Amino acid sequence: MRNILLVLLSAGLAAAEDGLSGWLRYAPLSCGRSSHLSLPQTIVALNTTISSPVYTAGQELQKGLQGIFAKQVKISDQTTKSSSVVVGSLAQYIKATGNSDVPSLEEDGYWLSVKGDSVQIVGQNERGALYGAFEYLSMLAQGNFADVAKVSNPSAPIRWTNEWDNMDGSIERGFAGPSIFFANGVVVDDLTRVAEYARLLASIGINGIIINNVNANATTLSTQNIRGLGRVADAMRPYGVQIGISLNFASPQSFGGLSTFDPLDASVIKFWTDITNQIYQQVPDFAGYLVKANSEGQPGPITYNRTLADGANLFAKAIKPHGGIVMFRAFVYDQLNESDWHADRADAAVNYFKPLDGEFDDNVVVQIKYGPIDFQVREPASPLFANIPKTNTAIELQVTQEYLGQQCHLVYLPPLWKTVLDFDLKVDGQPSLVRDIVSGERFKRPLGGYAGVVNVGTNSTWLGSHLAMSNLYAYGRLAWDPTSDAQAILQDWIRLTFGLNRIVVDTITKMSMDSWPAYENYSGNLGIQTLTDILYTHFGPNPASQDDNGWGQWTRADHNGLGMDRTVSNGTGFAGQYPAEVAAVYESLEITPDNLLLWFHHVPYTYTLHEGKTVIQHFYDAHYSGAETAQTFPTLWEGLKGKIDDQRYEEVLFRLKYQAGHSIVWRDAISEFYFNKSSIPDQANRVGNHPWRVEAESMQLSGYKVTAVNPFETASNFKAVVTSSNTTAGTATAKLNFPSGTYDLAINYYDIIGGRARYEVYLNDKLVGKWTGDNEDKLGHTPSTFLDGHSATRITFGGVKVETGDTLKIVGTPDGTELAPLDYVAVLPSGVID
Ligand code: GCV
Repeated sequence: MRNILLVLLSAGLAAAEDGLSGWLRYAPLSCGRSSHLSLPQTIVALNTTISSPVYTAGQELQKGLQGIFAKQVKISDQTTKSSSVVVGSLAQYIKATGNSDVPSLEEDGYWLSVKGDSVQIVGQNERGALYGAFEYLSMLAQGNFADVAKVSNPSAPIRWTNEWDNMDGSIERGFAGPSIFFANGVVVDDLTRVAEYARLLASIGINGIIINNVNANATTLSTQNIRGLGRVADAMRPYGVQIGISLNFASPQSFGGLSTFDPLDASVIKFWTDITNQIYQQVPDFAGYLVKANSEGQPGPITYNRTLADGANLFAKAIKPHGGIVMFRAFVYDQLNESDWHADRADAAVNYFKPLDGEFDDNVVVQIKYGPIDFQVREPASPLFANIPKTNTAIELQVTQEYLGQQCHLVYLPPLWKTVLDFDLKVDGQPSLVRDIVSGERFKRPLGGYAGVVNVGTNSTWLGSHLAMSNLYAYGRLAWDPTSDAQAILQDWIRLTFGLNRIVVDTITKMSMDSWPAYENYSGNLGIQTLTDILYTHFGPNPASQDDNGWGQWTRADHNGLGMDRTVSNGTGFAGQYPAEVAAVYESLEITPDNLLLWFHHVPYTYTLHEGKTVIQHFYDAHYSGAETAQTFPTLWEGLKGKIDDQRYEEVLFRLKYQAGHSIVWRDAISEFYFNKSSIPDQANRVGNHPWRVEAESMQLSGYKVTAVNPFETASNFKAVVTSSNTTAGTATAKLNFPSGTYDLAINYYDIIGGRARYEVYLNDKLVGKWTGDNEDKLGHTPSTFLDGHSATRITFGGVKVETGDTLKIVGTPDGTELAPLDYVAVLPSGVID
């Protein structure tokens, strides 16, 4: 942590917290010596207009000093000689103080000078002043009372979020309830949450937001909704967050009633010019448009044999007179057929965009997902960053954990993002870090930056999970300064969110830093991608879903081996899209790093990695190791009881226990799947060997029947049981033949959407525990209506005394279509994971 001058403790335990304030809690610090701290006596905010970020900064400073120190400080617009914090833009500061001795600043940057109780916060613009105020408050809230004199400038001008909110209020890949922006086709009346979101975003340096889904609905352009955009902009403007919208390319036809949406047609050009003018009447500081064209069924210019540049420039020309920009997504690809596996989806972006380099207007930015496919657990950097030096670019990161556990698994993402941001593409043999390309620095581009898909919802935690908010916080911090250390950012977030207790900080640091490696271990190794169900929920395991369909996320797994050969010499040629030095590494089986081996090469399961194991044994070991790490999370968290408020403690614990159970579902499914494919046994004899399990299908069943599960590998022993009717309870009974002792009873069952079945578990007719299959009300991940890897889940009852020969009985009462499904019971001695 940055220079902590005083040792502070969080003051007692806060009342229950619901997460709404995120990291901006301004929780009280208790400090024996705080009375000796010299804090400013006055806040001088150099703009009194309520919608101005400098006015907001004054309010925020007042709120922060009140919350952290219980100190009431008045706000003035007049400078004073006595102790004060002065906040304003450079122009306002010079006018008010006559002092022009401020270091030079870039757009949105700030200068923060703290000398005891004399504090100056000067922004290059008003937004920068607000950022400086948040930085000062972040220091205070973390107990950092050092004198500083520092200049901070953002790495790039574009630091936006994208929200995939639909006009009906649903959110594509959102896991935290409905939209804060829209309901029933229109902008909501109450924009309180929108303003609160803008506050969070401003505090991490985010300056723009696209508020509707890239799969855009043309009705966003109705007169009523354009007025609504005006209201949203008004709510966010005091925080310096400018709004923009996603466009549907076919709107001139589907919404405007024209016969065409050809980007070169005069009537289409007029349509977009008129719409743009209407928007700017309502939102004079409108940031710009985001366009997904000719991708996943969306219309685009190619429909009319026009180029993607023609499509982008259509909007660029309409918006240029107003100073807006167009973010044009590079996520353009076609449906393919695996019988011709050389036609590689990964090739698409470079194939489409490279020939157009230099043809995009200067207010167009091509927005590129970090990897060539789609937010997988590990991907190489998209080669497109290296291939369009005459075009502005931005990197698209995903805060919402679409493929990475949907906020039900803790996965701290910055270490993953950094594998791409810090990657050197060596364009023309020169250092070419992705972060320097998107900042505009490497190719001397005027525009560039960051787009983070966030998808907050109305849930008070914003993302559905308290711990997932570290990803949003870190996204903003990295967009501001991508050279920052992922762990240092995390620890700032922990102190701001949960307090300064050393054990709290160390525990959440450990869990978070272990989380992405663990998730990669149990969900997809060696660059094979996340082995989730890409045809359904994108949540639980289903490795077979990657192949034999048109989506091009192929693994080419068969009995002998797996992986996509993307070499030039023998494969799809994708490796050749990288600059020569990088291409040479990926082309070579010998020197491709293990963690991307299967991205670039097709190898037998028996191929030996640099680490010395075979591919198949690595798969087995990694899955067991990843799930083992996930088991440590609830235990680590339990060490925080009493050190944080009960509400967040319990809510997080629930999710971590869920993750621990679901990681075992992942582990077993992937291991069984590849064992089945390869027939190569696990050297450690774990796969398919579960000595502590009692399979539901081998219990004595009454009112229950055995059923198959699809995919097969998502049931232990490939079978489960469901009640025979949807009205009558069933029982599953078994004699336990384990040595007498104390065990954890872990019960694996399926929690589908469609009902809330009830369960009771007995030992010798004595109730051990009961539960309801209501995860759909609690977790927020995309639900499943089937018995599969998404619905498979576990509940554990700890410390149960079992005598050899005891009778275990589970009574399942169905509800709706949820037929109280059961997979198995694991009777686990202390320390055994199974
Ligand atoms: C908004 C993936 C996601 C889609 C998303 C798309 C995109 O395919 O699964 O939900 O659509 O990416 O980024 O456009």
